[in-house]
Formats: sequence, structure tokens, C-alpha cells
Amino acid sequence: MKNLPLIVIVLVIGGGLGYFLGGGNEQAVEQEAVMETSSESTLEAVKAKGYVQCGVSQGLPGFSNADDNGNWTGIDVDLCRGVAAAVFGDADKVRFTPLSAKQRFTALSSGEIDILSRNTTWTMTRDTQLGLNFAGVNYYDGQGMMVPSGLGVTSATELDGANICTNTGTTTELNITDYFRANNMSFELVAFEKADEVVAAYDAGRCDVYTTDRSGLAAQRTKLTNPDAHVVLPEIISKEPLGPVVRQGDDQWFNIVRWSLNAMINAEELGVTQSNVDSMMGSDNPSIKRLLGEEGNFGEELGLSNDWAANLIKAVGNYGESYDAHVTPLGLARGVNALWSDGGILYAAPIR
Ligand SMILES: N[C@@H](CCC(=O)N[C@@H](CS)C(=O)NCC(=O)O)C(=O)O
Repeated sequence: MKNLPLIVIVLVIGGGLGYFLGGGNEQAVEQEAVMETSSESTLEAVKAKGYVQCGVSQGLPGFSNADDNGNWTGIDVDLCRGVAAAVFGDADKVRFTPLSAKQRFTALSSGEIDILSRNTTWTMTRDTQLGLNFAGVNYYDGQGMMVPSGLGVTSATELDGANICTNTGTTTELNITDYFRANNMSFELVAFEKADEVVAAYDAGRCDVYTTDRSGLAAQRTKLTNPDAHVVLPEIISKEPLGPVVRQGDDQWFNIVRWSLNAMINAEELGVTQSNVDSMMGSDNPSIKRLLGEEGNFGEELGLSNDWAANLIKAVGNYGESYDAHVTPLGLARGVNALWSDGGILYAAPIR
């Protein structure tokens, strides 16, 4: 522990100081985010530069992850590529900015990025105090904890006094503090800005526990020396609705991002896929006709062309296709992220 070169925050629950530090940390980061106003709309600016600038993680398999050639993949990446396809008819007209949790909101407020699509939890503070808006939810998650199987721990309630590794600038820090406090347990938080530092510290045995969103645990686990030697505990200690974020004050851009996500979810519900979208153009189903721009003026009302959603689906597929391509390989079943019609809670407003 004493050799750790990075930020080490020791929180002893029971003394209110730990709670204050844990809560204050994220707030301080978020207060750095200052809204920048500009007379040019985001859509105009995006069209003028010729691409969408999308803020993503620094590497989280399933959500946003770059290969050795710098090709980004994941459901958060598909959302950005989908918006690029909706705007330009070309999903490659997008550039990615890798951001730590701590940097992400400032990057959006300052105009460095057009969309933040980075496993970001929609909370009231973030929505109401940062000059930002959440355009929807593309993954319903919850916070979990992972421990080395060798510890013999089967429940989070056995973790009194544990060392816990996590990321700074996250909801994770706040929730873990709440959880230990509520259960009258003490713990020591070992927090790093970079996710890979968290993985390395946990892998090296510096912490008993790794806590983050459950999807993040599944993703980061693949980076451990021996992934099978770790178990995810059954407790889900928070709600983490993850979704894309835009600057407040530009309703058109907000709508473009919101409806791009809705189009992916509605396409799945309507059975429109990347491979059948062309033949679906001839469908008699009015919902499909509206989605694909065969009927109505839905794209133009957004400031785009009427084939916006058809282009998006051709480029990245529907929500289920994107999920299957990127999240299913992590071993995460659809669960609550199934469509409402399949027993889940994904329910996109209709295009009409
Ligand atoms: N959803 C939470 C946690 C987000 C978060 O930053 N998680 C870490 C751990 S999974 C992460 O994204 N790591 C990847 C990275 O920093 O690039 C939040 O919005 O605060």
C-alpha cells in the first residue's frame, strides 16, 4: 500500500470525514465543468468540420475499446457511429476522444467533444448541475464487487475492513461509501484515475475488492492474469443507467442523439436489421415505413434527411445486434436490457 504512487484515499466509515471526501471528490470534478455557449448549433458545427467528435472511455471492452490499429468498437461506439451515419450517411465520419471518468464532463462542456458516450451514469446532479443533458439510456447497469475466489468470500456483507480498488470521478466511489456506511462496515478505498491502474492494482493483490458497474467488472475481468480466479459477488448496490450525454441548450442535437438511440431500439422491436433494412424498405408496416423514411418527414424535422435511421441501421444494426456483437461476448445476458416486449425495460418512444 505505501508504495502506491497514485491517489490513495483512505476512508474510514463511521467518521464522517470519509463520507465527505468520497462525496466531495466527484462534486469537485463536476464543478470544473463549465458550460460554454456558442451561437453555432452543434449540428452546423459537426457538418462544417465533417465529423462527429465522440468522447469514449480509455478502453472498456463491450462499450468502447480500441484495437491495436486504433479501431474503436462497442455499444457506446456504435451509438456515435450511428449518429454519424444519421447525419452524414457515413458511419466513419466520427472521431473518438478517449477520456477518463474525471475528464469526461469538462471535455463535453468545453466543446472538445459533441457527444459523451462513455458508460456514464445518469444522475440528478449530472443532469441538473453541469449544463448537460442525458439523451437516454443504452445500458441499464448496477454496481457490483469482484473478489479473488481464494478469499472465500461469498457475500459483500463479509467485507468489513476490506481494501477496495476503484476509479476516481465516478458514481462508484459514492455508492461504495453509502453501502459500507449503511452496513456499518469499515473499508479503505484505493482510487485511481485510470481504469488500467485499477486493474493492475487489483491484479497485483493490492486490494481485496474491485468495484465498478457490473458490466465494467465483466469487461475488466478479461484483462486480469487469471480471470477465472475471481468471482463477482451477488449484491447489486446501485442503479447505474448508462447513456449518451450532450450539452444543454441545443435541443436539435439532443433530439438527434436521443432519436438515434430510439431508432436502434425501435428497429429491434420492428425486426429491422442491418442485413434486411433494404428489403424492409418495401414493408407495408406503417411503423417500419416511418422508421425508414418511406412515410412522413421525420428525418427532416430533425434537421437530417428522411433516410437518417435507415442509414444508421445499415451502418451499426439495431440495438440487439449491437448488444450481441459487443456485450454478449462478455458473458452478459440481456437481462433488464431486453426489450419491454421480451420482459426487459428497453422501451423507446415511438416514431410517429
Ligand atoms: N458509470 C460510472 C462509472 C464509470 C467509469 O468510469 N467506470 C470505469 C470502470 S468500468 C471505466 O470506465 N473505466 C474505463 C476507462 O476509464 O477508460 C459513472 O458514470 O461514474
